[in-house]
Amino acid sequence: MIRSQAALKMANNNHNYKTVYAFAREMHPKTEKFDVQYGTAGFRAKASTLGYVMYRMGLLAVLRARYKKGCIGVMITASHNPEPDNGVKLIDPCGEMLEQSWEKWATKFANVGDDQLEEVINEIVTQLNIEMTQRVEILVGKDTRPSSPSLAKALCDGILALSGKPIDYGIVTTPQLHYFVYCRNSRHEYGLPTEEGYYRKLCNAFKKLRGQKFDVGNYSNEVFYDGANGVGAKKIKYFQECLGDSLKIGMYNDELIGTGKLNYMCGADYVKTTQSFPHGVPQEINQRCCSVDGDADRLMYYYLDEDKKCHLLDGDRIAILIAEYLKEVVESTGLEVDLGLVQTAYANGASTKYITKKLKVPVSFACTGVKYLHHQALKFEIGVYFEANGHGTVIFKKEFKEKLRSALKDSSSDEVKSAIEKLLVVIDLVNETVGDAISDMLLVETILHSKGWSVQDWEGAYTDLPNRLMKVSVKDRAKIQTTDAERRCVKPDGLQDAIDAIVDKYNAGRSFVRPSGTEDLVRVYAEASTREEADQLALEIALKVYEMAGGIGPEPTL
Ligand code: G16
Repeated sequence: MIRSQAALKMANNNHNYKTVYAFAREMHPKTEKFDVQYGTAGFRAKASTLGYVMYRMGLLAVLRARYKKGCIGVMITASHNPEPDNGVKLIDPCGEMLEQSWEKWATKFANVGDDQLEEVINEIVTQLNIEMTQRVEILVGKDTRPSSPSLAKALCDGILALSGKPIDYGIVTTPQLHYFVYCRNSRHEYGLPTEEGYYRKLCNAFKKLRGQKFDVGNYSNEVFYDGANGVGAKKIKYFQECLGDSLKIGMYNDELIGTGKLNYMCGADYVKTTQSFPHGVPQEINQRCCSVDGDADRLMYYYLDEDKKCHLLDGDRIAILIAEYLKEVVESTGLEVDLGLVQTAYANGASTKYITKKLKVPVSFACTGVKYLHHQALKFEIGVYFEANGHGTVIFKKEFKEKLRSALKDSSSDEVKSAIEKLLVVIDLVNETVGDAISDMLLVETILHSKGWSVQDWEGAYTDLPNRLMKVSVKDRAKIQTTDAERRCVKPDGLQDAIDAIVDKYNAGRSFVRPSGTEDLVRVYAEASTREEADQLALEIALKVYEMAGGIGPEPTL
């Protein structure tokens, strides 16, 4: 018969992890032969294969919390992936993604046999000198996938097995859970670690910045919102209640859990990758619309013109809008600030040119994955980071916030004081822990409102180079290796030379390939001076990858 929780507790107190692996073998045995890897955003796979991985992440979460001497979070989600997939990622004490040096432990925990679990636990405890008597809290959240509750049970079994205390937040967006973790560890300095506290903080800041005049210049006070039939569709309703008339949100794509419609032909990833209008949102000409993804950490804006052409305003545009606005607000405070922007190889060439040449804001490049961008953005006093897919946020250094507060006390100018006060409210509107689609949406709406801009005014700043994303299935995507923030491919031999030769034939051509960290495939990005050229370039590169990197299934087509 399986071990009871009481037996586990006693075993733990005696540092006897045999019971833990026996429990694992009986309740959550390792069912898969293949190895999994902690990738761009944790583990992602078919939900039916993830039970034992969850149990083991529960164990690891307790170890991590004891090591960091604080509470940590575990989110069950596969974000933009289709509904049969699920996944898990760990959240560190300041609400950031799991520190990279621990990813190898996560991978090891997930892949060892049941009978080696005890050994691995002993190894990490000894190597990192982890004090095992602390009672630690692990905050658990999940998205709306039907597989999430049973996976959460496996996760909590793992937490309890090492005598941790799971605190179940139920269905929440990924950025909400990041926020709760940081609130708890900052002893509520960052906010209250409750849903109510989160809505209040963001909505109060939004309403303060908006004032009493809702329609200004070309800005109209209504946005259409596509919830991707996921958790973002549920949570936006609380926002709408809290925001009242200050922002009218037309809410779409809110299908019930288990209808299989999560991210299906809607949501931020669909809009970005297909560059088309999502299903389920009314096709009103020139109406400002936005989509979030399955766990509401990505945001994409768009509208349909008179010819029903879909115009995208993606993460690059959002980043630029925010950076330009922050630059102006900071200038009005009279303070010097080190403001920088972080992008990935997916950033449109035209956006990078605009930021560096026109805005004169420094740009640095990071590998795909917000964890990498976040890390680089920490170098600036104000670090804006966004992936083109709409995942990103702004981080304000602690010292910068202190500088603002002391300038507020010391300044004798009312103008400066009110500029600083405004900036402090803007900071409250941002979820600094991680990309948060809803907080980002409220910030975009605030900026457009303050400028009196329509979505077309926003788009007018520069013209994107036409671009195309493609996916190629290969036998083993690990055979593709990259360097230089994923802009060059080093393996397989000869592939980069072949890419260079193809790119050379196109005007303003640029292309790169990289293995996805969340799906079992290789991604291809291409841009060129015309739509036809961008499409053709992407196709040529995709076919080359298929040929040289072990393509499987049908050949890529447009
Ligand atoms: C995750 C990461 C993002 C990344 C995306 C795609 O997003 O958090 O930073 O851009 O995966 O990654 P890849 O191209 O490696 O599959 P999400 O929204 O799915 O959590």
